[in-house]
Amino acid sequence: MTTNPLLPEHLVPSRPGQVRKVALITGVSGQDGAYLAELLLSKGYIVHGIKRRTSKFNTDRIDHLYQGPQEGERRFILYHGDMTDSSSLLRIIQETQPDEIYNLAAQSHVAVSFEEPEYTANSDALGPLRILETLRRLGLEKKTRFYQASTSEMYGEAAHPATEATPFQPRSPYAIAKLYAHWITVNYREAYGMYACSGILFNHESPLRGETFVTRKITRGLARIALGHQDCLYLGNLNAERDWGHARDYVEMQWRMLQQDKPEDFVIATGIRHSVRDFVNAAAAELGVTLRWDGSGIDETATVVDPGQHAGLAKDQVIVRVDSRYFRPTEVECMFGDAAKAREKLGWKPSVSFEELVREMVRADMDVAGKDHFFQQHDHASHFYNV
Ligand code: NDP
Ligand code: GDR
Repeated sequence: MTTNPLLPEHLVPSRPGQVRKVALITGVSGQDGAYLAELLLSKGYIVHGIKRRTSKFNTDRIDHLYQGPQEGERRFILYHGDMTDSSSLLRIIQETQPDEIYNLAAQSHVAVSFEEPEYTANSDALGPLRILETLRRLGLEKKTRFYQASTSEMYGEAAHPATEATPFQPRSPYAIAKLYAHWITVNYREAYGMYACSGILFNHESPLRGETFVTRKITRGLARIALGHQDCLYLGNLNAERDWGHARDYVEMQWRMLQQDKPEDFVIATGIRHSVRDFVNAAAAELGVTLRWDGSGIDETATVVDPGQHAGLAKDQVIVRVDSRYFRPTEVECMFGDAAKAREKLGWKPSVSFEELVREMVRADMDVAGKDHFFQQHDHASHFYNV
């Protein structure tokens, strides 16, 4: 058995006789999938991941975990599959016989779910059903533990802070699809005695966050504006309030939920809310930039009062404008959670504050923007995505 000196320590081969747990992660190429794969590998798991076929590479978040076939015991293995394709899910589950499945794959963008409601339901609602039913058909219902990525979006307009007992009032096709997945997980647990549970996670972010979610859109946009690659950032509802934590903390809780004696659902949240406008201010402050806000609603803008040291910024430059394209047909104005149950039973405590999260994301995006020669000339990306 050879040990590649370049291999990360957590991928080093096992000791003789060591029994490794086997995990299967759907959505392994996403933000949470990448952090969770790292976590499980560091705990000694063999990790199988499902990724979709795309016309370009889509594994940049997990490329550092890749192992070639010559590198001794392979502990991180990828498969092509899709949540809308039962045959691929059956093949992969049968082949890997996992101890734990983390179902993270989803069309996860709320605004996009209004444009693609049927596809969102297929992947986010029926996808988890396909996995649960496959486990039963293969006789794995007593062996394999199942984690479902539920979401605070299911609460929608309900009263906040939300707990596990708060009734759901979803406000988007995404939230409604996830609500089906949530209840079908409860149903398979109760009907067939499966170890199946859901984490009801509030928003969690990181430098690996997709570029079209608002936090990353802000840190990426402001970094590019500060370096002179972009003039202005266009946003939607600045008053929306969210409970933002760090993704690394949240995937740790996903793992802990599958290590309990009995399966239960848990809310994971920091309990602290900030508006989108607060997030912009915090990101600007991290860059040493002071902003002034004028107008309200569709007319609101942020103007530079003090540009700090940045070559791309001038005093009195308008760098944030509201664009109604980014408003949602039905919005959730405010959501934050009460994670008391997770605190008591899972020992949950967020380790990263809002300010630390913003700092890490801004610094990472300043790094990326500094290296990103192509997009210095072409910034069609954010306009194409329209979210
Ligand atoms: P991402 O959007 O970053 O990742 C989603 C993953 O799912 C990607 O790997 C994506 O592949 C994959 N995927 C999408 N559609 C399919 C499909 N039809 N078949 C197979 N794979 C698919 O999401 P996050 O990592 O942020 O979130 C993980 C999960 O947690 C999601 O289910 C999300 O809805 C849920 N969630 C997230 C929260 C958050 O704040 N991040 C909060 C609460 C719940 P590709 O890379 O090709 O796009
Ligand atoms: P959310 O995250 O919808 O909460 O879903 P997102 O970052 O997309 O929006 C948060 C809030 O910001 C407002 N907003 C904008 N949003 C985007 N994307 N783009 C903008 O320009 C913009 N301007 C203002 C939104 O209206 C919203 O109120 C995320 C996803 O990760 C889901 O998968 C997950 O389930 C929930 O968090 C919890």
